[in-house]
Amino acid sequence: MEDFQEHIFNHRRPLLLKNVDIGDCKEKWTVEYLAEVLGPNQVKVHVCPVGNMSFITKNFTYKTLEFKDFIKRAAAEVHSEWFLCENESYYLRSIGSDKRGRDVADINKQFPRIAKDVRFPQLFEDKDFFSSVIRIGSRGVQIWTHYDVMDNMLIQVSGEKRVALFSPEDTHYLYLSGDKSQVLDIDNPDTTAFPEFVKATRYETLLTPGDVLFIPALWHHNTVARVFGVGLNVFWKNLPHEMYDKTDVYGNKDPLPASKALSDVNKAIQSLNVLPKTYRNFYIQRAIAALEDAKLS
Ligand SMILES: O=C(O)CCC(=O)C(=O)O
Repeated sequence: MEDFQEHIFNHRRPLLLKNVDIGDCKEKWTVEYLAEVLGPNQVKVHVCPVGNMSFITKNFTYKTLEFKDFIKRAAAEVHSEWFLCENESYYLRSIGSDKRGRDVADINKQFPRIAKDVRFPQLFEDKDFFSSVIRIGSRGVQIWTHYDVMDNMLIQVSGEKRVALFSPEDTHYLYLSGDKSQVLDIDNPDTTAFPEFVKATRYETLLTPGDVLFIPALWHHNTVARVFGVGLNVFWKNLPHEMYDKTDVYGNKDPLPASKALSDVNKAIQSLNVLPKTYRNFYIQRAIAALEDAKLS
């Protein structure tokens, strides 16, 4: 933890840890084992006709399945039973137990029978723990580029996953809509709609079983499952706890001071909108200069 704090955490850079002792899950968590142990648990999963899932175009639907049916379908390429098409993709991002969605995912609470199979590196203090999220996806599932507001360790248990990362410093090249990038195809970006995207520096790695990737808060990430796989991620609070939105269950609501600032910017835009164009543009430039001056080097 000391090395991590000094060399990584304080610099806000990602870190890939290889061949970590992540516990028995690496050997134990086969499709058959998980289907047997978690069989009748109901899970709400994303189902999509293609692998590239988009929260912006909402090209997927949510379905509730028994865990054993979900995992068998997710591991198969072609399905005998399906919702949208016979080669649809499946993705589980585990959630809390509360039906109204008011609590966070915690493997100890939703999946106690398998929780003890996982060990992860102690990169943070227990008091800062936020959530532990199971992630299981079909081959080819791609999760849209987004940022989270908490520090994150993404643990690969089985399968292989490509992860692309973009620094918070390149945020203006990513065409965000809220916490998500509008650039859906990062490999063949629409350069007419998103001409600046090519200026974003992309960092990439391939996670294999036993790898743990530290994704610092605000680092944009996009994942593609090369094959069917099981993973888990742990979010923890790296800011003073009172800065986080208490209603956040996904770790992606902007910290309270930041969301107030963004709402103040919107109010500023509305105030400027009543002015004639030349005035509006002049004061926008002054506001931008003030914000630029406020940036810390
Ligand atoms: O690994 C995945 O499927 C997505 C991971 C992710 O988005 C996250 O850890 O925030």
